[in-house]
Amino acid sequence: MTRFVTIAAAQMGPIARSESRGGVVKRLIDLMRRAKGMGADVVVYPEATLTAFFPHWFTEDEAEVDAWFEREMPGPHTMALFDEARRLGLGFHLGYCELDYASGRKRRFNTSILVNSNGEIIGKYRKIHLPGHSDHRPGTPFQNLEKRYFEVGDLGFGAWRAWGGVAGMMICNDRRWPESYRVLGLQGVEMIFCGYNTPVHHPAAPDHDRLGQFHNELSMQSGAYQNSAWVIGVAKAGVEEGVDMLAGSCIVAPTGEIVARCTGNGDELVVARCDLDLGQSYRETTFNFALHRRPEHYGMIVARTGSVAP
Ligand code: ING
Repeated sequence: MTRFVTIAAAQMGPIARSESRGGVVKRLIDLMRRAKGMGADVVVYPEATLTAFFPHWFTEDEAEVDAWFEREMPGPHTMALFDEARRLGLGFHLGYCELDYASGRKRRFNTSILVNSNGEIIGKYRKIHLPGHSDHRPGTPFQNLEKRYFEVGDLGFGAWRAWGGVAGMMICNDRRWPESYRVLGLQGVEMIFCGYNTPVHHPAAPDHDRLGQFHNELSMQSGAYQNSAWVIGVAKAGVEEGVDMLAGSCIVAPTGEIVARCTGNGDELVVARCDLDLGQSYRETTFNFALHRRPEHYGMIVARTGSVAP
């Protein structure tokens, strides 16, 4: 019996600094209702999707930084989203900025969660690959201060049984690193949810700009194919507080083919009925890890960089 899950990529257009969380949640709920109407079982939202992407500007004001974070999930503004998901009977992936006190001190993470159709959080991931810089660079058109505002994720790349298969998450810059997909692939993950906030312009390497969408798709298509998994990449897109953000949200099959792609740079849904058994023939042949992978022969500790053997 083939296992199908209908997945909706819910791309978000710009979120103004002044936009309230309540206003954003209304946009998210509208997309969720439309996704339900298109038969979705799960809706995938972008990275840090409750507010403007504040790492694009510098502040030393602790209270101002904390105001971009959620102290609880669901919280007063997001409960409506959980309630609507439960009412509609579908699950969702949500990226948000997490304030955590569980360790006894304040910690800030760039986080994503998986929520089932009962409104229960079944999985959490905290972004590991934090791009950009921690110092203020006034000479650049915008900042990328994720290393300043977030700690490196401490949960690893997890896998959870959900929607008839095995789901995993990564966030934005993680999608550029093959390790992110491989650690999920080694756990048998069949669908990978990834939100992103990707500026079209890369201040540190402007000559890369022309290849922004190509690198976006190349990363996710390669990760999908080499790990026999569906990859759903969902953008916060459009010109947000003066920063033009890459759109191109897409759903990539385990074959590496893009089966659905957003064409605009605003709030937009694309939906695909995903065959979770499509990756099986690759896992059994080309990417049969047990038969073909030989990490013991690679000559280095794969999880860490090491000196090249003499
Ligand atoms: N944004 C960007 C991303 O990885 C970036 C940063 C852009 C890095 C282009 C390298 C090249 O898509 C986030 N939030 O990670």
